[in-house]
Amino acid sequence: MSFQQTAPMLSNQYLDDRVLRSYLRRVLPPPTLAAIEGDLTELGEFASSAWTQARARERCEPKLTHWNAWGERIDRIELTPAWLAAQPLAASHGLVAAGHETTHGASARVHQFAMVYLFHCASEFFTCPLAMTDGAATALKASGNRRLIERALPHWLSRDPQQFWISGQWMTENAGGSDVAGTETTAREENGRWRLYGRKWFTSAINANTALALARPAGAAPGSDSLALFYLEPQKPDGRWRNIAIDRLKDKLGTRELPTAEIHLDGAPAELVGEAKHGVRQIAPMLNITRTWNAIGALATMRRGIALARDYSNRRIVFGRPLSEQPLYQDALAGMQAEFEAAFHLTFYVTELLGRAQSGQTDEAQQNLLRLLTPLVKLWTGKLATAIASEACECFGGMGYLEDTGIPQLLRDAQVWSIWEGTSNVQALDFLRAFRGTGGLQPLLSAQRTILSQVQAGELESCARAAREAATKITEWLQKATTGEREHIEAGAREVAIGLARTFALSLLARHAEWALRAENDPRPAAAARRFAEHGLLRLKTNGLGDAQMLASDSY
Ligand code: MFK
Repeated sequence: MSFQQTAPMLSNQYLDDRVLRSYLRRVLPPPTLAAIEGDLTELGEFASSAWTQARARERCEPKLTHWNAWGERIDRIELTPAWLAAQPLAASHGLVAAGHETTHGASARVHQFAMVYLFHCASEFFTCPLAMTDGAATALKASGNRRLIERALPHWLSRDPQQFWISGQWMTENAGGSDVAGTETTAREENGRWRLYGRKWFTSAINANTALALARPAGAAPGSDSLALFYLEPQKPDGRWRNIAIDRLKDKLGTRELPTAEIHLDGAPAELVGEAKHGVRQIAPMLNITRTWNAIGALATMRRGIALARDYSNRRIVFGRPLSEQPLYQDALAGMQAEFEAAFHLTFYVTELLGRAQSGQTDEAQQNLLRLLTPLVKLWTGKLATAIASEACECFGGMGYLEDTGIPQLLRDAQVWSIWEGTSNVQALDFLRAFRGTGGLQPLLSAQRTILSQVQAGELESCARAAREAATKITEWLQKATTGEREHIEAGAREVAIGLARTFALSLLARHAEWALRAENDPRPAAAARRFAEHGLLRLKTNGLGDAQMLASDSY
């Protein structure tokens, strides 16, 4: 008999998701949950069938054709079938619109991001342009530019597939990625119209109908403050580019279905979004939205890896019994699950805050809390997704290393979460920017106190204690570091940020666990909280900078 293994399968990814469903039951008013469950069930079904279909066909990638047969430069991009299907699907489910609609009040963002979480893996990173569209809508609303709001928002927030537009975000250049002060693209006002000249080095979803771009008005001073924010519609209605050349599509480790391009702007017409300066400040609302999408996408990656590994564990027999009955395999899955559950509660808490903030239901402390938590959640979930995706590959043994199982793609795709939208170090520095600008840790510490005051069960006592102790240690570390040199606090910022994210996540997980024990008689979230606490919350540096400088410059 030939040797054969059974491939992992996914059932409906909403109905099968204990963590999401329990969370939604706690935070949503019952009529809201009843109103959105149909959408969630459909997207859960789409997620499982897309996994099966993707295994049955060759993987597709977008294709760029520079010239037509007659020698005309066309720069035509052919999208993958999944991308062609995703745009109407995203529109009709309102994956961008739902976050801006008032139907479900302050729950709008929880509703939207629950859908995005279910949609992400099946979308083949179509969530990237959706994130940028959501971010662009948020930035444009904040700008108050009536003309552009009336022009773009009805498309970006449309549920009609014929009307729905997606947007790009053109920031990164050869000389300026994390440090946008290096931006070399120039904006010139010619005959009463702005035109952009320069090269953008990474433009995700180059097929987008619109883009927001940073450029330096001609003659403006160097540095980032003099950059201005522009709105573009890169293609004419017939598909020809408006003074833009697509040099090539990037050859990337993952996200290969996403058309990421290098482009040249040779007088591309653009409109100023606000003043002809302070462009970074104007695009910042967009960054905070896309970073939240990033955390949701990272979470979806973790959940997918765990769901596949768990399903496989019931199919694969080794040493005479299924993997699911092997203590060490159980332990590996439990570790992944605990980390995922903590990350889940932190990420969705940020979406709750966002929904409350945009519907005017937050005070200043809560707005500051949202500002602090956004880089923290982006940073930590980005790193965790790669770790869990790597562990998930290992759960399949050699099969997890074979391309045509679809498993390695999870790991290659996961690597993007900690890079784009600002690397982990950029997030750590952004956390410091927020920490210095929003009254330190107070908003976070007082929110944590309120959350932990709701944790009473004996089973969770050790978790609440661990979270309180970690918060005290971080506060002490920061107090000490802020009295020292600026570089010391920077060198330790990543560990502080991850420690804070983990500490706050444990508090949220413990609160949910308390509720689940009482309301659902479910001991699993409490088990997840205890396991997560056992993994440890902090790795604060004590001999920071000196040792780091020695080791970083090490050479023979
Ligand atoms: C599911 C898929 C999701 C994701 C899809 C995304 C696909 C897109 C692919 C990309 O990767 S696009 C490129 C992403 N690039 C970045 O994220 C840039 C990374 N670098 C940073 O984030 C830097 O921190 C930053 C460029 C913002 C630093 O700029 P500056 O000008 O050196 O910073 P500065 O001077 O500290 O801040 C300028 C202003 O912006 C200040 O306000 P004021 O002018 O009022 O003082 C800051 O407070 C404000 N600001 C900066 N970051 C902010 C912010 N405000 C709110 N939130 C923030 N995060």
